[in-house]
Amino acid sequence: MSDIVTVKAPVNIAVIKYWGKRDEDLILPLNDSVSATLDTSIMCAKTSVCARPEFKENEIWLNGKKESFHSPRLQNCLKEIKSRAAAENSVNEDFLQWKVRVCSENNFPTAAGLASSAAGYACLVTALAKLYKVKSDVSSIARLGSGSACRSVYGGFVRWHAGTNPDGSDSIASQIKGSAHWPEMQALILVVGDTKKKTSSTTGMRISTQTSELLKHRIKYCVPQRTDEIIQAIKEKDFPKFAEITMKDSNQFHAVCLDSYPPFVYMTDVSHLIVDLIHKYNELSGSTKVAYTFDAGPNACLYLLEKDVPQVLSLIRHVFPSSNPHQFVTGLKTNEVAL
Ligand code: 2P0
Repeated sequence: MSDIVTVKAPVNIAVIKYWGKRDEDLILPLNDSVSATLDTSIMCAKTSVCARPEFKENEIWLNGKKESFHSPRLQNCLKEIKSRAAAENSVNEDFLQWKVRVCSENNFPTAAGLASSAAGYACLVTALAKLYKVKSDVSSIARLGSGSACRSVYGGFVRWHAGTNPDGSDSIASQIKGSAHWPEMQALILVVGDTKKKTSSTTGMRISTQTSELLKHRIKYCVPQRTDEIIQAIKEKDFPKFAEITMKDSNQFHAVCLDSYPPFVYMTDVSHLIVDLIHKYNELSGSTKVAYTFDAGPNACLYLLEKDVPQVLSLIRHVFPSSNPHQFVTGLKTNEVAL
């Protein structure tokens, strides 16, 4: 019988967006991406796993509801962890044959649709790695669950290298700088809407890859330079540069969605109001103090420095009186909790 292993994993919010795959089965991206990992005080996934000889089937519960274990992504993650364990000789043969039970939950309303698959798969794979005593980097296995999940395996500022190998062996995440490097950096999440998105990320990426000319231009001419520049801005703690690239990349990603055929939109009128508000605030401040970024949904993530949080929070509460922004510190990797 195995112990029950429980871990938490954080959400990450990209500043250089991942959009488009070169291999849908292996979840290999068309471009490098960069993100910050948020702390787990408000938003994280928590997963418990155990393996026992008496279990007849692999089983999984998500947010209290039993789900099918037959998803190819789930199966791939378990298969890869086991083959890594076999290669590392970390557990005995019998243990590898036992079936597993997985219980996973998010501590954030899933309806808000914020990067729950990234935290969820990072958590699952980290828990399984601990169960099977796998010591090597597991970001490429988390990637098999959901592309962006590979970035949640590390704290701080993280780069997912697109890689060039057809088998995906070099499509892994690495840490640019750890959580202690830029402790003043904060994130505010503004939940704009909780309706389920009409176009899933997977479907949207497929349509964009097949039809968007702008996506081709972005991958060839914009992302490589932006990636280098934002990494330098992170290393030098150059907030205005970091913010400008973050906002431009978010805008370009949403422009790619509109350039796709048929087009799809994730941002709403309220999202665009937030964009206008941040640009006006930065202009009146005389320097770029806040960056916005939007993922495949209407909710905003604002990056800003700690000293500017009170003023920005009061501005948001003034413009959106009923709002209750969620505040995070960036860059903390959750410690694994073994029960
Ligand atoms: C990102 N997004 O870099 C980008 C920005 C959404 C917009 O990664 O198909 O859920 O599971 O690999 O990881 C969302 O895509 O998609 C995403 P799959 P995933 O964070």
